Amino acid sequence: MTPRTTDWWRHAAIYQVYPRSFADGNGDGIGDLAGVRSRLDYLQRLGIEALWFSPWYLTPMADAGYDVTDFRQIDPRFGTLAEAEALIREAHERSIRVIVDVVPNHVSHEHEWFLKALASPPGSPERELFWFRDGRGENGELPPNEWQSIFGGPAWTRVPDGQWYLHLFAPEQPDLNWRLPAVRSEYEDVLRFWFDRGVDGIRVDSAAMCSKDPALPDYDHSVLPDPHPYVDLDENHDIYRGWRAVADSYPEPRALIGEVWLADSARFARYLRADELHAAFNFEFLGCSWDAAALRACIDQTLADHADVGAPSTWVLSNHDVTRHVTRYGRPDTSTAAGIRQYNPVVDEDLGRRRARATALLTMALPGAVYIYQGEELGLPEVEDIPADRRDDPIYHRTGGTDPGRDGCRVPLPWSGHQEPYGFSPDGAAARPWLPQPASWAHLSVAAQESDPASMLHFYREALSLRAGHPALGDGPMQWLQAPDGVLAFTRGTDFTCVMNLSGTPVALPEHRTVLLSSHPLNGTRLEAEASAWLHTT
Ligand code: TEU
Ligand code: CA
Repeated sequence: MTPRTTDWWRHAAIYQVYPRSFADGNGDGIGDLAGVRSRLDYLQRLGIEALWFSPWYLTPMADAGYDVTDFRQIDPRFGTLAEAEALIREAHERSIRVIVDVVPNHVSHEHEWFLKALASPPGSPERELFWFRDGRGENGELPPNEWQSIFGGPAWTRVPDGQWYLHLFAPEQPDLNWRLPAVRSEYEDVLRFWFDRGVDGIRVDSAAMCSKDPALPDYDHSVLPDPHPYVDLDENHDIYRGWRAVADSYPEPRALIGEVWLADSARFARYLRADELHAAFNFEFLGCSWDAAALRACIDQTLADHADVGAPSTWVLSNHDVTRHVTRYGRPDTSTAAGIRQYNPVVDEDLGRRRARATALLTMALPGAVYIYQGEELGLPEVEDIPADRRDDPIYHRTGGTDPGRDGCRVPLPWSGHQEPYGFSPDGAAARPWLPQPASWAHLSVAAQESDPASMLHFYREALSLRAGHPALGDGPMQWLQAPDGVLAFTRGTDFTCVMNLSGTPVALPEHRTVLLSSHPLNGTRLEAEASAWLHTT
């Protein structure tokens, strides 16, 4: 591994583990920490440098663990705190850092704070921790305002004594009142709890949504309000300045990585100032069309905004909330208008996988850190045909199925074998995987791809190994090269060039000594369409 700066978050290849679907160690059909621990060698061999775990805390699983009952307990489905501490230790023994997911916007409706709030009268300090309000209408029978949940339906739920409480997500996720010092100090203590256990970073869920306008004003939903009453309020920055002070109080660098869904890139960059978050996910890039000009504009905007605040850029193609990009890139319409989550009646998976290989080389060559969602290294597609009664995502159920939700990108990984559970669970497991795996996945399993040198798995391993070993990759400058329409070409350092061909026809490669790696076999010295290549140039 090339010795690099201790600011690991500036250049690392970071792998997202969605614990529920990574590997099941005890045969109950649900992924768990034992399953992850038994596959740390696989992750080390893949060549990733850090693991981000989606929430593993005590939860009733109303929103797949993003509804947290206790941040200091591991959910029994996943294991124990001792197992989490062992996992952190075992990852560190492999020079793999660990990032845990903290959810500040809300807690579970089973969190002790909310249970006490329900048991306390209107106006009590217990209720002040949340957003309880009297309803409108003659008898308070209407919600306090017209805000809608991101998951569909109203953002308010009424409790027996007639008050309503706010939940920007599911009713099982009451929003916290971040105006209260008690909320701020509790979360800063949660950070210390995990930093004290050796965790290297925190992924901050829904980071731009914690603060609300206390007037809870209605707004015209047909236009994006400015200012917005609950997205990207200035008060959010004070929260993260407090978190940054906690992170910086540790001798070893601890990173804060924000989930900041903001289209306004300048306001997005404000979260990355030197006294706030260290990095944030680049969702503009994730949702970008399969188009050279669009990708170049997005890359330039990203680099400019991040340079302004001295933060590292990040590059990500998939996660547990969006349609897997093998499917997105295989749609007839790859425009941003096509959205990052929708039903996909027509998908050319071979085209999608070919484009995913080409884009993997782009993301791993660009300046900054790269995020890999579990199963991306296997070229997994979105699973479309999950029966309604097996779907778990509140988005699907609260939208009556108009939004497919996120189960399709959360199907348990295939490790081996020719049928479900594909080695996800131990042989003879008592239960089937919590989501059904397609009968067509046998060729996508880890075992199947281990024996195929042309597989996505081998390709990711080789790309990550080259990336880790090349001093010019990761953090640092890049230089665009002149290239034909539809082609992106840039250099890193003095001897590395990345070329990506979205032009639809083969193109000649620029001067080079050797081809380090290509996402698709070259046509002589020409780079095929829908392909990328890394070149050693001097
Ligand atoms: O997601 C925040 C969020 O806003 C996303 O739901 C996003 O708006 C949407 O999926 C984009 O299409 C975070 C977590 O990543 C998500 O899994 C949780 O459900 C959500 O917060 C609530 O905690
Ligand atoms: Ca299990």
